[in-house]
Amino acid sequence: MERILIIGCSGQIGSELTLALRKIYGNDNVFATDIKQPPKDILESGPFNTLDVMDYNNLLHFVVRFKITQVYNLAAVLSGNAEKIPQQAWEINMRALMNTLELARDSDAKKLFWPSSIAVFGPTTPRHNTPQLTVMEPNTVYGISKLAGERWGEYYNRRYGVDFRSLRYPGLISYKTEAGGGTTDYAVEIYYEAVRSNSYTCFLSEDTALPMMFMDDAIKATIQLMEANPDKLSLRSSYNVGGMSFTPKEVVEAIRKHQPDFSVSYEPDFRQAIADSWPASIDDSQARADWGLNDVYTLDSMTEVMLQEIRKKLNK
Ligand code: AKB
Repeated sequence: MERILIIGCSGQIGSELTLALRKIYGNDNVFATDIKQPPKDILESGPFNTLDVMDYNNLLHFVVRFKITQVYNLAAVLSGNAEKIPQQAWEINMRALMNTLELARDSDAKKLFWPSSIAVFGPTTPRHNTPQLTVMEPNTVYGISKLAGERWGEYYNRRYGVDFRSLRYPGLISYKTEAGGGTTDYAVEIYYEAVRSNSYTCFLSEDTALPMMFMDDAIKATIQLMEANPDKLSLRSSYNVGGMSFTPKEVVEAIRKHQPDFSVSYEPDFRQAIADSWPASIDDSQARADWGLNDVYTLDSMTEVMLQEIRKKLNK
C-alpha cells in the first residue's frame, strides 16, 4: 500500500497532481501539504496539512507518523522570481531538495520525485532538438540549482539507494492554477488575458520558441515515471521531456482561430534573456524508450481546452 506525501500541493503542478494521485491511490493515502492554503477540491477530497519543506525535523516526524512511502517534492522558486532574489532562491531550492533526499535516506519514504527543468541547459547548449546528454552551462540561478539538484539526486541514488526520479519539465500550461514567477508563464497568462480582455502584452518577443507541455500530459508523464519498473530507468538524474515547441506568435494565431480580433503587443523584459538561453525544442527519445513517455496534446488541441475551461472558470 503506497502512502504519498505531496509537498507543494497548492502550486501549479501540485494542485492537479494531488487529485490525479488520489484517484489512483485513494483519497486517504495522498497527504497534501503546503505553506499556502490549497484549492477547495484538495481540502475537501483528502488530508491537508501545513508543512514547511525547509523544516527537516517536522518533515521526518510527518513521514514517520503517517507511514509515508513516496514523496513528491514540488517546492521551488521559478526562473523569473529567482533572478530577483538569487541567494534566497538558491537556499530555498537546494535546502528543499536536500531535506527530501535526507528524508529518503533516513526513513521508509525511499521513492522521491523532484522536478527538474529545461533551465538546466544554457546558451552553449545546442538549441534545437536538445539531446539528453549535452553541454550544460546554465546561467540563471534557477537553472544552476536544477542542474546541481539533478547531480545530487543521482548521487543519493548511487550512494544510498534512494529511488530518485525526475523530469526536466518544459513550460507547463494549465488552466486550474496560474503559474507564478516563471519565464514560460506567458503561455498561461495569454489564455487568461484572451478570455478576460481579448488582449495581451507579452513579455517575450514574438519569435521566441520554447518547449511547452499541457498539464494533462505532464501529470500523465510524472505518474508513468513514478510507476515505471526501476530496471527500465537507465537514468537517475532527470529525463528530457519535450512536449511541443512554439513561439508567442504561434499561440496568438491559435487563439485567433477562436477569437479573430484578439490583440497582442510585445514588450520583452528581463525574462527574454532567460528564454534566449534555453532550448527551443527538446529530444526526449530516452524517456520514450525507457518508460513510454507518450504526450498527445498539440498547440491547437490545448488552445481549445484552455479557452473553454478558462471561460467556464471566469464565467465568461
Ligand atoms: C520557468 O519558466 O521557470 C519554469 C520552467 C521552465 O522550469 N516554467
